[in-house]
Amino acid sequence: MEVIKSENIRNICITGHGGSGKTTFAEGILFASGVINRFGKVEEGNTVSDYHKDEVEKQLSINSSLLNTFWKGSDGSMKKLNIIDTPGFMDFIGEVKAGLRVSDTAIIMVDAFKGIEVGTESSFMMTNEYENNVIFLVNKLDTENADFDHTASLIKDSFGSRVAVVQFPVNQGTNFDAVVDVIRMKLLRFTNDGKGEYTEEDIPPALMDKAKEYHQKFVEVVAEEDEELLSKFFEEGANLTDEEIDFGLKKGMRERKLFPVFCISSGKNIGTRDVLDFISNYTESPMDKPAEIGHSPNSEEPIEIIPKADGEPVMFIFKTVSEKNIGELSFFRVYSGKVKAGMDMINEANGKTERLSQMYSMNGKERKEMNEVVCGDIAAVVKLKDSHTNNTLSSKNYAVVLPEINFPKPNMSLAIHAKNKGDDDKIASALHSLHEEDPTFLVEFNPETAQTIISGQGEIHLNTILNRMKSKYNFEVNVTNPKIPYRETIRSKVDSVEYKHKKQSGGRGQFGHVLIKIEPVERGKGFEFVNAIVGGVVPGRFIPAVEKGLLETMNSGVLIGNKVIDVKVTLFDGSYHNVDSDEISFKIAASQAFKKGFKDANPVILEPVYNVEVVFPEEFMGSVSGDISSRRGRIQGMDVFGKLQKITCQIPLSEMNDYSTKLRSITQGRGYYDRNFSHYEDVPKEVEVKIIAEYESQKGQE
Ligand SMILES: Nc1nc2c(ncn2[C@@H]2O[C@H](COP(=O)(O)OP(=O)(O)OP(=O)(O)O)[C@@H](O)[C@H]2O)c(=O)[nH]1
Ligand SMILES: [Mg+2]
Repeated sequence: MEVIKSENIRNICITGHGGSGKTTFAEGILFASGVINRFGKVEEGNTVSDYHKDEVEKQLSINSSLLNTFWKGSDGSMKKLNIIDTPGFMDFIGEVKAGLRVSDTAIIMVDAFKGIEVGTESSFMMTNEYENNVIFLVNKLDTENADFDHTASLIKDSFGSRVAVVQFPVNQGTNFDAVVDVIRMKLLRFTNDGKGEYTEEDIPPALMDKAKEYHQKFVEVVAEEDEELLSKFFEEGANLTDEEIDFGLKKGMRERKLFPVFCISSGKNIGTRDVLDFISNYTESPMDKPAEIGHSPNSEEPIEIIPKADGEPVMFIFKTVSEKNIGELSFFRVYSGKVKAGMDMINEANGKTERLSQMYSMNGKERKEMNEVVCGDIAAVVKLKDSHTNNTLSSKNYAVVLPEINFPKPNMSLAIHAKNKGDDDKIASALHSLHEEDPTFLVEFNPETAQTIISGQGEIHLNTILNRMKSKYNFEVNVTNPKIPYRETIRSKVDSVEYKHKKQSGGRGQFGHVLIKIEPVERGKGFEFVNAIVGGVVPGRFIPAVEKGLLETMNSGVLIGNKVIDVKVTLFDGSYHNVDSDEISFKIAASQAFKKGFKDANPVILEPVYNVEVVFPEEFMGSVSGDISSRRGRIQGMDVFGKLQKITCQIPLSEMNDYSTKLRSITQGRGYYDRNFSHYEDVPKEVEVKIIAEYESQKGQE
């Protein structure tokens, strides 16, 4: 097998709004380059990329897939293209981040009719984070309402003046079959058989003016990349040579200043080959990239990890999948040196040694064994024991940690219960595997509410995970909204409350008698106990039992079964019986006295309140702020960032269950939010009545 050279690798991540045609484009690439001989369709569930059961059923991408193929560059060398096809739906944004993290170039797919959508904006924003080169593809130019000029101008409006149109369509709409390449000034005519082959023709006179205009604009943008080119072009009025254009174009892309725009129909595979030519000739190889800035496992001191083909081996795991017949597959990119089957690597996150067994190049679910993976290449390895997404594995001579993928925080949670009680443990282990596969899916046990809480990016994300749980592990579960960790406290004091616990039933009886004072203390003080007994009216040996009785009652709550906080109890009087008194009797007496006193001390329910920041396009101001008010939210501030509005507010946790879904629906998917716990606060009386009634009715049912 021919050894791949690092400089001939191109790592491409396809991103963009849901349904813009990414998977179809990826399929077209494989078809055009001869990897497959049938052009699969998303609707027919037979594409290489969308091979998971849930993807076939829903006809959209849920997971990112790794594909690879070869394409000849104009210098005659074969380039290996690693292509990561990502899902466009916002709930699966973690997959996109992981894909961009290990790719050098991002393709952002734009629908020629729908224009800039939320997924277009978020894709571009993420490429900022991972410093990818960016290419825009205006897709679906074969559809009736396609409008290239308008779409290109929207791309410019949104992403800056250095957006450079390098092609425009001929016959856009249902007869779309050709584009004018304004770099080379040629017309490319494509075959209509799905293979996407093209022939070059001269630009017809009718299109010449438009071609010249676009060419001129393109050269202007390129010239701006370099002082020398700029003065040659603008001051001397001279045209740029092909070499100068190549130079400016590559420099602009590398520095993320110039973003070329292409015309395609991925459905008809028109334009695909031309884009592949461009990728092979103009985009960066892993060897052209600047060093990654990592650090050593024990310090934050930055270390430059330079892409060197003969360097010490370093690899980074960006994705983990568990497949039925082979177990865990870890997807990785090599950032230095090369890795070989049988090699020992150290996982710098836990210091453990991992032996690399079989490694594969991937095309969806198809695997082809590889003996070595060179610097810059992307592949998968099976059966790592203790390594997960975001781990760096490096040779023992070179302990480094690469920067992690910054996965988004969850914004929706559910409580999950096994339908069959005996399944609890197995479910916990299944949930753990699901988290390994998808780091944006989190699981934790809340000891206070005794619930297992799953969290993710939204309703669709959590539903997808639950379906996977059922199909893969065959577990039936119920989900509910998570319990709110309310608190109970008092607002006034009760100077004296008495309880006498006395039981006479043949033999030895029970006797405990206490008088206590209950008063509120400052928020955060918790529980304070004062023993003010004089003269041994309650003997010293029973005092710990009194305190224990109080504590247990505080923990299990008085009004609605939630923790009582910030109360001081003084035990000041009582009595005992020589024979019948014991610890349990005093515990009961203390507990009952507390319950009685608590109810008389103006008790209140406290609820957790969160600081929330909501960011959304300004046109949705009315509905977003109205919705916040309807959730008992208090707006505290508003800021403007360009066309975006930010509201800072406080909202009680109990009002936020469906917030992520609602915010998306009222902002057409373009709003997002972040929240952090702020403080506990009194629940308004009318809400308190409801909470108590709900608690009582549940208790009645149990
Ligand atoms: N007419 C036409 N339809 C297209 C084209 N490209 C994709 N489609 C259709 O658009 C729909 C979505 O295509 P996909 O390839 O699944 O889009 P995607 O971007 O991968 O979607 P997600 O993975 O859900 O984000 C499918 O029905 C495709 O057949 C195109 O160029 N022309
Ligand atoms: Mg897709």
